[in-house]
Amino acid sequence: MPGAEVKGRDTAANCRIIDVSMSEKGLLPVKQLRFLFVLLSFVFAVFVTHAFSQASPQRVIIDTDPGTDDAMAILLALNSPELKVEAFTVVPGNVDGRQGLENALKIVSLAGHCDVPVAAGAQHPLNQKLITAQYWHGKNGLANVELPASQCKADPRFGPDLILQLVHQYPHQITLIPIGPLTNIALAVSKDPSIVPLVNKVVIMGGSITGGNVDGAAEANIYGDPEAAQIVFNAGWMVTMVGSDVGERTLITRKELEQLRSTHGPQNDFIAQLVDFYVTRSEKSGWSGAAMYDPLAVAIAMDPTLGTLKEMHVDVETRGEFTRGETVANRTGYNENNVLHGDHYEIESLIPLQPNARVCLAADRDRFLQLFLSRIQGK
Ligand SMILES: [Ca+2]
Repeated sequence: MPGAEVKGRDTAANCRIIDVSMSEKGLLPVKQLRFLFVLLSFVFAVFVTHAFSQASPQRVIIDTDPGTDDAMAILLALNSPELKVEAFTVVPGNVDGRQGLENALKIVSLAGHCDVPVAAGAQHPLNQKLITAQYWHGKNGLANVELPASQCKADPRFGPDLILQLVHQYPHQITLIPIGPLTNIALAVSKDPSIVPLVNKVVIMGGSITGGNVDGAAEANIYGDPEAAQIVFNAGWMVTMVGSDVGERTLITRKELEQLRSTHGPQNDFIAQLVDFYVTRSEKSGWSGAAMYDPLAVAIAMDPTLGTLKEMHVDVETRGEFTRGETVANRTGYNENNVLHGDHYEIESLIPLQPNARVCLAADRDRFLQLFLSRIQGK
C-alpha cells in the first residue's frame, strides 16, 4: 500500500508538471479548459433557449366582433411576444359585419400591424337575426372613440376560408381564439372537418356554467348564434371555454384606469378611453368594474395557468323556451340511462360522457390584469 501512495503522489506531481509545461508553451491548463467548456455550453444553451422562444411564438387566429373588450384583446395579442397573430377574422355580433371590419382595421392600424391580415366573414348568424350590443359598447362599438382612418386594407379572402388556409399551412400550430359569436368557426369546420385534428387549440370566449349575461341562462356570444356554437363545441376537438361567469369575476376597475392614465401612447390612451366608458357603463348596471371577457380568453390562450380548467362535456341548448343559447355543462361526466319498464322508466345504468371542453372555473385576476397593463402601458 505505501507503494500505491507514492504512485498517487507521483501521478499528481506529474499532472502539475504537465500543467506547468502547457502553460509555459502558451496552452490553457486543463482546469481552465474545463471551465471554458462549461461556460461555452452554458452560453450555447441560453442562446438556443432564447432563440427557440423567440422563434416559436404561438400562432393564433382571432375571430372577433369588435367591440370594446375585443379591442383590448386585439391589442393585448399584438403586443405579446408569446403570440404571432396570423389573421383577424371578423364576425357580426357586438356590431354588424361592416362596422366590425372597419373597427378591426382601425385597431390593427393603430398598433402599426398592417402586416396581419384582417378579413371579413359571415354577415349574419346561421339561423337567426343578428343581435348587436351598442348598449354596452357605444354607437360605433368602440365606446364612441373616433380612431384615425386605417392605413391597413382588408384582406379579400372570406374569413372562414382564410382560417382553413392557415390551419393547413401550419398544421398543429394554429390556436383559434373566437371572441365573438361562433358563426365563422362553424362555417369553417363544417366546410372542412379535416382541420379538427390539425388545430392546436380552440380557446373560446363564450358560454357560462352559472347563468348568463343575456338572460338567466345564456351568454351573449353563444346566444348570438347557438346553432354555430353547438357545431363548434361538438366538432371533435377539445375546446377551452372561458365563460362570462369567469369574466365577470375578472373586473377592470377605476384603480387600473388611473394606472393606465399615468402613462401615454396611442394604444395606451385609446384603451384608457375604452375602459373609462366600459367601467362607467358597467357601474350604471350595478357592477364595480368592467368584465374583461375577451382579453382574458387571449391571456388564457397565451398562459393556461391563468385559469383553473376542468374537463366537462358541454352542449349548447338550441330549443329551450327559457334556455336557448345556454352552455349545458355536465359536471358528473355521465348521464343516467333510463329504460322503459311497463308504464315507467327505471335508471338502469350510467352512460359515461366524453369531455369536449376544458371549462374555465376561475381566473387569477391580479396576475392577468398585471399582464394586460404591462403590455398596453406606454404603447
Ligand atoms: Ca367579442
